[in-house]
Amino acid sequence: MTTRRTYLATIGAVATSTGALAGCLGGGGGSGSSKFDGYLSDTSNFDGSVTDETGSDTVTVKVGTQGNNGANGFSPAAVTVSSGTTVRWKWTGRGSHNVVEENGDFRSDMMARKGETFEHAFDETGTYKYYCRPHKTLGMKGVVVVE
Ligand SMILES: [Cu+2]
Repeated sequence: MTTRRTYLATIGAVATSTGALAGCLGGGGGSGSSKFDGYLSDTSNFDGSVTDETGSDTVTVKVGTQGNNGANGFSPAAVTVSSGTTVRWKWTGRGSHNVVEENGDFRSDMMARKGETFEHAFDETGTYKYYCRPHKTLGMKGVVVVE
């Protein structure tokens, strides 16, 4: 009886050395900078997370939220939607901004007043990158992923 108990106590020591490697897998940027070919790597309000709004008919993205050296953020900066979804950009009233898709798929006017909106219906799947013309160099950019 006593020999079995001794055996169980000794195997515990073997398991300790494998845990150290796990910490290296996260990558250097630490904030999702490699996502979307690095398109949002200088977007300060993008933390690497892509908001899942699949299944919603209409999704709102705020324009002029805190970030990028002022009220120069799109929130959420990155969002996943289902095909057929209408995305409605809604201005916060802080700063003058617009919404410009990189490939010219859509482009809003410059707007500043709180509550103003711009809408685009996404019928085709793909990854749509867009920016605010005056604040692009500060990092005011966003991505809509359409599944
Ligand atoms: Cu802007």
